[in-house]
Amino acid sequence: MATTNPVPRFPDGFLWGVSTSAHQIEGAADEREASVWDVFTAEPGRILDGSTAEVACDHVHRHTEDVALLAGLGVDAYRFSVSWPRVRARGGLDFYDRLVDDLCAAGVRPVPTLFHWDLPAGLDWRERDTAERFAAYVAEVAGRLGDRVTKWITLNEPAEHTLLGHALGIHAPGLRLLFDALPVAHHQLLAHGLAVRALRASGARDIGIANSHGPVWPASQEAADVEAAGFYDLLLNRLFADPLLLGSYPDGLGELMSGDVTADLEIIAEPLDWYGINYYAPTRVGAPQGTEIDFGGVRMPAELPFSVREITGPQVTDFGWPVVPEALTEILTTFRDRYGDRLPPVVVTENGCSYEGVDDPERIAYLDGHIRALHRALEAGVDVRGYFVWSLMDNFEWAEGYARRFGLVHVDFDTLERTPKASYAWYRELLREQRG
Ligand code: IFM
Repeated sequence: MATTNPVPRFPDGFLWGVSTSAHQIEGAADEREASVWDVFTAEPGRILDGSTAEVACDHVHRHTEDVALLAGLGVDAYRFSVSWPRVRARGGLDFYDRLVDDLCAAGVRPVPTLFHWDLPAGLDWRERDTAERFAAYVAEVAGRLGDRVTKWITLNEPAEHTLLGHALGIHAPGLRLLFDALPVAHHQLLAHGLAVRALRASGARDIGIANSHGPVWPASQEAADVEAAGFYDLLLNRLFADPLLLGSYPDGLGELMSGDVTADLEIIAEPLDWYGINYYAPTRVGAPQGTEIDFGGVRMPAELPFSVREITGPQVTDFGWPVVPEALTEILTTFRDRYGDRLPPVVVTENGCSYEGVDDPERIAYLDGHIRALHRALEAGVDVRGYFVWSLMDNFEWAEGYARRFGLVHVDFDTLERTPKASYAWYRELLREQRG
């Protein structure tokens, strides 16, 4: 439902934006190399609606229209991702060169993410070498765009890419390695650290990462549930944050890493200018139940030391994710308490929900609630500097294909026509009010 009570004022200079990613919107698949997602998508049964991202929103050919939508929305910044497979193709960086020019001309600050899951086909995060190749690619991108890009993101959600893509096999590359996926986490972290060094060497400043985090609530106060929730919290909230912010792996996971990672940890812990948090919903976790569970389409193997449980009570989105704005305040204050001075300023790099329809009061209520929750974190002393809605427009939602719609702009995937939703007008109005 549209809200009338004005959202409290955020500090001057607070960065308001929207996010997308290359594979989810770009299309123009024949103008780039293949990624692990193209290979995965071609395998029967992998994508809910059998679709592909070959055309997606056709953003590569329609970016002028999309930049106009961003300018019309009045955002300060646009978070998009650079496709490594496109950069490897001849002339691949030309597209991002034009996009960055158009954004700057429209007064929208470009904030590229350098890896958002579309690893070039043939590369593999189990190989350490992939981290070094990534740093070389990052140096190439920074060399070309660094004269106009003033804020960078290295990786998007390495936790999901590890867990869903390599441990559980429901995202590309479709591996079901369970805890043998830990080197995938380590090599992405190493890639991040090497990328930070490559960016700084090219003169770049204002570097962050976008990690997904959320509160993990035990299913009950029984010791077995509390212990299982604690372990899940390590995976979601500490496996990536501890090495980045403290320079060490958390007890309980560090021992599982093979070999001596001390020298790598020094690279991984390169100081960050800010820390990005993608937040959608909390997770309720209990002791293992001894059988494979289907959790919202995710097959959770019986041998995992935890089981994800349903959160009953709050409203859920079309994706079945519970709507719990106060959990955003909770995760932000938890991070501040856990990491203290080691936590740089925070930016919420993704937040949003999937609902059908161009008239989308549920999305307005979701965003309104979460932006107020963000303000409460600010009042509680968390140094939050920005907020990005996921997503500018409906797009290819990975294994769910086009069945989930996260956009402020509706996309008709037959005609590719864009139609701003009610939530687009609401966010535009919010930004106007915030600027007084
Ligand atoms: O669409 C994804 C995005 O690519 C990464 N974060 C979560 C979003 C919604 O599932």
